[in-house]
Amino acid sequence: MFKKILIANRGEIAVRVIRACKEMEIKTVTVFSEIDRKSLHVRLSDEAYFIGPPPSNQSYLVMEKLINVAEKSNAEAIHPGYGFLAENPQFAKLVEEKGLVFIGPPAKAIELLGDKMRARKTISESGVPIVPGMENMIASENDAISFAKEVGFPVLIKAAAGGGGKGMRIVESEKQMKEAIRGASFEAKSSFGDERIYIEKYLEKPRHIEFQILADKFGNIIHLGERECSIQRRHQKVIEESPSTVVDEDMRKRMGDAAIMAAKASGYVSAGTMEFLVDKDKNFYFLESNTRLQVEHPVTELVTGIDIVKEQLKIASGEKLSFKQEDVRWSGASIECRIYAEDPYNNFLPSAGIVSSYLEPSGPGIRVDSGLYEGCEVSLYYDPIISKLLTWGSTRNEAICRMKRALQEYHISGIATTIPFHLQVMDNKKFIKGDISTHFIQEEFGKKEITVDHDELYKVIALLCALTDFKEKKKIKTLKEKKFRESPWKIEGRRMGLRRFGF
Ligand code: MV4
Repeated sequence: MFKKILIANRGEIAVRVIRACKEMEIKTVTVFSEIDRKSLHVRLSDEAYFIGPPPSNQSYLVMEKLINVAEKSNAEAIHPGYGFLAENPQFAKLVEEKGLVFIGPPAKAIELLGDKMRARKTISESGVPIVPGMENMIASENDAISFAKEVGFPVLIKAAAGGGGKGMRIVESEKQMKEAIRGASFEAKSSFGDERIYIEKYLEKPRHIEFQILADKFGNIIHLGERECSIQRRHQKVIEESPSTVVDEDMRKRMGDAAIMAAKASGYVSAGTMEFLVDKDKNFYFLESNTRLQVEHPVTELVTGIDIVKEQLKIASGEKLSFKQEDVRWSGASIECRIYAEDPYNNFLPSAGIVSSYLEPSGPGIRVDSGLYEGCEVSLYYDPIISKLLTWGSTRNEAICRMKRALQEYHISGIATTIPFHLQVMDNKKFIKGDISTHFIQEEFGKKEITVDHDELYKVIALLCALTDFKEKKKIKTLKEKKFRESPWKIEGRRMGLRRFGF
């Protein structure tokens, strides 16, 4: 096993990897940009190295800087986390060329699965169902129209180098085709430097269900079950859960086998995810693969008890998987709410600032994977995900009830967060029934503002002011005696208590 690794990332995922390393007695090296100098991942790691100004392309994306830190610190391996260089085959190749271990899949698997058209061809040849689509890129408008007529409108134009919805265009009819091709090709070229686009049959209101894979260097591949990821906003997952309310034992077996087949066909190693679309008749189709540790991996950890990051470290160091498919046991239900520094009352605009007070929920069945602490700075330079709140329950309903409690307890002031949005989802009748699709947010929260019960709100504010004023007067009197300023959180904490009924 490694004695020391570099974690080439920041925020909650860097903290997550550090925690796995600490439990395996692996020393950790981290990197930080100027604005991250006081970040939690820097504080928790054994060594931390400054790598430049805040912009990612001058810090976390600069391969040479990361390699230099790894060599300078005598790290044996690099964990890329997610985002940044995690799915960059050139980085994986460079790490290996420098005699270091890339904690992830081989560069060629990243390259193959990162090209949606090559991935579809390879996966389809392995016998895994894919969405009906073109085998080659669009050569002309007529080419596209004849294919669309063959499979039937609506169709979806996608970018071969795409992902996360970039370069996608839904085409409902022949007359929309020309403009859609132009737009998709332009966006593909500008986003990925690769203008190749192709067409798939558009599945109406599918579910997005993904399977977690673990594959060692000896050809052993298992799956750890599914994650329901349909609740997305602008192709960004917002809430994930396991198990999915539509996957029964038989379907889990068939989809799990397909995920393993896809991993085998692509020469996959390490933790990875095979994404599927599931239509209203429960037919599933391979969509794309994520060749990295995913944001939502803790959902699977909670229902299986398996530490996926530790398994990645073991695989990367050359160990065989220590368990077989039949050893995997699932228990209960888990839900993850991604906490973004975004304002749900202002079209989810990013929010930045100092976290002036902070309290994490805890108690039975709660897990918080966060990079936050009181006084830390949240900036606009990086992805707005600041924390992940997860719950586990013996049933889905218990997991939902715990999530409501945890969201109510989760206190973050100084920045706007998506906590109020998640609270409304947890109360949503269709969500509670498990009746969701990739159109859930659009249908349930579309143009409607997130509702605020203003009467209730005014009552609480009035009472808070009255009581706070009274307490402050009393407090200042005692504080004067004590001659010290209590942390803003302690004062806020008492106010917090006032949010419960019956104060
Ligand atoms: C699709 C699809 C329906 N039919 N492909 C591709 C990128 C990924 N993030 C979402 N993708 C989809 N591909 C076919 N043939 C539906 C999705 C999809 C989606 C599409 C539009 C808006 C939101 C979506 C959320 C999840 C999945």
